[in-house]
Amino acid sequence: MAKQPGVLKPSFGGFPFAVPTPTPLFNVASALAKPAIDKVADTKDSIGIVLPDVSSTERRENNHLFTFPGARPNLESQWRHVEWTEEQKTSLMKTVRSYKPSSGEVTQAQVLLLGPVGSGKSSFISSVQSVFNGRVTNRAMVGSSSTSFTKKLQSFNIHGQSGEDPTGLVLCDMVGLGGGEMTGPTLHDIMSVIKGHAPEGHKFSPDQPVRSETVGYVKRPSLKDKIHCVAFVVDASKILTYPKGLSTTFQQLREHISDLGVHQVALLTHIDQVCSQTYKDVTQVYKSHIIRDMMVKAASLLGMSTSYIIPVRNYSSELDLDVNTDVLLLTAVDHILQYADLYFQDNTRQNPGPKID
Ligand SMILES: Nc1nc2c(ncn2[C@@H]2O[C@H](COP(=O)(O)OP(=O)(O)OP(=O)(O)O)[C@@H](O)[C@H]2O)c(=O)[nH]1
Ligand SMILES: [Mg+2]
Repeated sequence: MAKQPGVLKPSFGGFPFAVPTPTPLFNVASALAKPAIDKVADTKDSIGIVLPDVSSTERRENNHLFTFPGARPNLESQWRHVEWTEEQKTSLMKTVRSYKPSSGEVTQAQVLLLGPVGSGKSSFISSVQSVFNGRVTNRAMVGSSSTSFTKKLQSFNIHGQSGEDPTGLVLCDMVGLGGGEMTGPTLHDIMSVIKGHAPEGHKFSPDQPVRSETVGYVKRPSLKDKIHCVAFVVDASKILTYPKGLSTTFQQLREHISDLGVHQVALLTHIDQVCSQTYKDVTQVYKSHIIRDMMVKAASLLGMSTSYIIPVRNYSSELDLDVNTDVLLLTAVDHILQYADLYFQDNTRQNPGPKID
């Protein structure tokens, strides 16, 4: 990045804090493009992060290498209780469909998905929408590239089959963290989205931060414009290779987001790529030592307790829904809605909560 007066250099230790600063998050695009461990030669990218030297085709074909050897046999019982039944799926769908925010001012909870490039943010939206549609659909466009495939802010009403009312949940997609100097979001832009200033469809660019001159800028956001919960999304197959700076970035984000009174949860995706038993049978998720270890590592990366983290398997290559995958996805949605609702409970008129400008 060309050095400009007053502009801080990209920092691998998190965001430089003279916001608004057109400085994207760390440039780890290529480091993010590969599952955790592989037996290939290493080369260095421009910022010194060690990258495996493999073609993108090879990367795609290596999707299920299960590079975590010496797996211990699974636990006999689940360490979190989940009922893997059609009834449970129906019951969770009913809970989500009937969800109404505990605030008369809004009818839907807006949840922002935030995480590194390729972590599965758009896939989660598509997967949740697929559960409610009754078939696998690619609603939020899913991609695979080293820079973020998603470029703009886009909100998705989660709704049932045509004719049904939308649920009380809106999932908001945006550009991934670490997409490189020209595409990664700045802290300022992320906070503008959460505060409700950024217009729907805003295309993120470090040289064009969200500001009052931005077309569609929301000057005085009301409760309905704001984000009510943030769901961080991290890829289990990359937990061991995410750059160190990502942890600092999450910490800084969490501090700023918490200051606004917005609760945060996390989704651990790609679990099918780290545990062969979970790949074969998703009901093994809470019996797998590997997934439990990955959740502990994700908790440490994010600086949050594992109780906020839900593992999910997104639909990626499947054409048909699977009831167990649906139960896990719906458990995540239920978890998200509980934390989104805390925001409304904290911010009712009687209890205005922290002032958000
Ligand atoms: N096996 C598997 N693949 C997944 C999972 N989630 C996402 N993927 C794949 O990972 C790739 C990236 O997924 P996206 O949903 O586009 O990720 P994203 O976070 O939206 O990425 P950007 O928009 O580029 O920031 C796609 O090829 C998905 O099919 C998962 O749980 N398991
Ligand atoms: Mg995306």
